[in-house]
Amino acid sequence: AQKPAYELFSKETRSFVYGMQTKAVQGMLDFDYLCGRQVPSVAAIIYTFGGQSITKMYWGTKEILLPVYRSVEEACTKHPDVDVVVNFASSRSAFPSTMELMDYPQIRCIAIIAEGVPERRAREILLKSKEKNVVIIGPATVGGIKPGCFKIGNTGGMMDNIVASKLYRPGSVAYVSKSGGMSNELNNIISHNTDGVYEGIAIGGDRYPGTTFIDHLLRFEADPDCKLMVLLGEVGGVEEYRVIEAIKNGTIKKPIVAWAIGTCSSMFKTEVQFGHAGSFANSEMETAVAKNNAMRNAGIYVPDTFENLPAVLHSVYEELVNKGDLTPKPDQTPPNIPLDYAWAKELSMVRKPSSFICSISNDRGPELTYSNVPISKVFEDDLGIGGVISLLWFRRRLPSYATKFLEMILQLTADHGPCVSGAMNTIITTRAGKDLISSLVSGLLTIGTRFGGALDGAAQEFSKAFDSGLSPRAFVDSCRKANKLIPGIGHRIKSRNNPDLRVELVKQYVKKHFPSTKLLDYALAVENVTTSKKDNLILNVDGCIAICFVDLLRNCGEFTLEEANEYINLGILNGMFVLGRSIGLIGHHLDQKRLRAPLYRHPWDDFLYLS
Ligand code: Q5B
Repeated sequence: AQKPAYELFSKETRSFVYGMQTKAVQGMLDFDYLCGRQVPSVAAIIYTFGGQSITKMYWGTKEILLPVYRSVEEACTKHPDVDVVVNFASSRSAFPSTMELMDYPQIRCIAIIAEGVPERRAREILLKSKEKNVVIIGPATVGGIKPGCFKIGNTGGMMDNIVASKLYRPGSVAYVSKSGGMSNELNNIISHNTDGVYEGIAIGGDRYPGTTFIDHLLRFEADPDCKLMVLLGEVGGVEEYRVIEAIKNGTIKKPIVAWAIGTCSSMFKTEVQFGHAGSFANSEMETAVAKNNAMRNAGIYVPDTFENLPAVLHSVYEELVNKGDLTPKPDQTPPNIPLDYAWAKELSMVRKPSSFICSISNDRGPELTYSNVPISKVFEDDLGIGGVISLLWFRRRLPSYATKFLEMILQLTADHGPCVSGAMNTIITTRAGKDLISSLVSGLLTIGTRFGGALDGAAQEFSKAFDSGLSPRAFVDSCRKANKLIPGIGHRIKSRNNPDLRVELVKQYVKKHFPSTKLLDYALAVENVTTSKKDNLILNVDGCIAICFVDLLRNCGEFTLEEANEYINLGILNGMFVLGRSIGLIGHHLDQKRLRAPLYRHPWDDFLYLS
């Protein structure tokens, strides 16, 4: 059915929101739900930049999907029932987008939210809107609201404000104002002094709004459900005089309560430009005082100050009710709109047990912290990678000889040539054409009890033996009896005659800097026993690092014995080897890539085939 010309919005109105303004869209959908609308007022979002085709929204407590279109044409083709657009395009693109939207005959009303649309462009929009018979609200507006039916974007503010002003159901009073902020004040005043808002429009504060006071007041005049009108004008422009003219020639008959804001401008010695682009009096008649007098003389109800507007409104309303010209609209209890979790949390209204705990870093504040040390301090104090490990792995700052030891481990374990198992795997994986991460991980996965991953076991076994008072020989014998290899002992190529220089460097550093090396001394005594059996059963690099680490944790004064044991049991020592060796494995991957090494196939003659 053809909609009456005075009706911009109804309970069935469907709209597009132009721009990815999901918060505003959610506000519109929450308003719909509050009003008891059956169908959401937003049919789709038009977002010409994104690749997204849908977005998730709430409808009450349920989640719904809203289509997102990249062109006006697609949106209009898919939703021929839409006749309103809430245009959130920026001041730069508000003009072309509005001009394009007006080419689609189904669009009857466009609200332009952007501020700063050039006046020349605004006038072009105005011209085309008259030709195409499109109602433009704005630019530079929050929009408008029709309680029980439709809300433009962010009009009405937060949901608690909308409920407090009873905007979920229609009253009998329609208003038009320039200012969006003041329209919120009007919602409040009207809801407290009458049966509520029937419709409210903020035309925007620019000099060339798409529609003006008279356009909307004429609609309200024609609408039988509107019984009383409120006009909130302001200093600047002559639009109020057009309303006076309409009253004088009998076009407007319904009562109007009005006020022009800016009466204080006469108190200033110079001319005053108020917040809106159009709020500047170019002549005496454009002043708020002159407009208020003129409106009063024309029979409009104009209070003596803005503060008295509620009282005047109330008495005009009461008069209409008493005369039987206005039957107060019934109140109703709106459904509950669930608060968004993030907002409820900000208001300290909800609490939720967290699923995860993090005790090492925090990225929420202005500066990233590692164990409460700001990242800038990490550099200021030159903590180095050893200091960072001490903060993130041990959650404390360790003395500098300790952080240097951590760095020494990383340097010593970074690589041991291409032939060790981990490097071989990385190289073969790289040559199979895999990426850096796959090649690195393939090498890392080789680390285990035999290769590179003997540190944790060595620390545990040697500490246990030492703490229980076993002599080095008794320890070796007990392992042999249990048929267990001692972790940290033995090497494929290194031996007493071909010592591992890495081990020598660790021993030298530790002997020089550590407060105590009791466990290292014990391990060296064990090595004496094992090497007496076989030359290669030396304290290897894994074993030496691990044992010295236990000496450090137990004696540096930063850990209790319990904490020291806990860190060893957590697997921190193998972590050191993994971290260090990652450097070398990445190096091997890059090396093979650089050399353009082809796919590797192992030669047949290197396998003994048993079948
Ligand atoms: N026997 C490392 O074995 C190796 C014994 C032992 C008591 C032991 C072996 C071992 C423990 C794990 C360990 C870390 C597999 C090594 C590293 C990083 C690396 C690597 C690189 C890098 C070597 C010969 C005879 C047998 C055995 C006895 C051997 N180990 N007895 N405790 N631990 N160690 N891994 O040479 O009587 O003849 O039967 O598992 O600490 O991975 O550079 O390559 O930086 O990348 O194959 O340095 O020691 O000796 O197994 O033939 O044994 O010695 O029971 O006795 P081998 P096997 P018997 S560092």
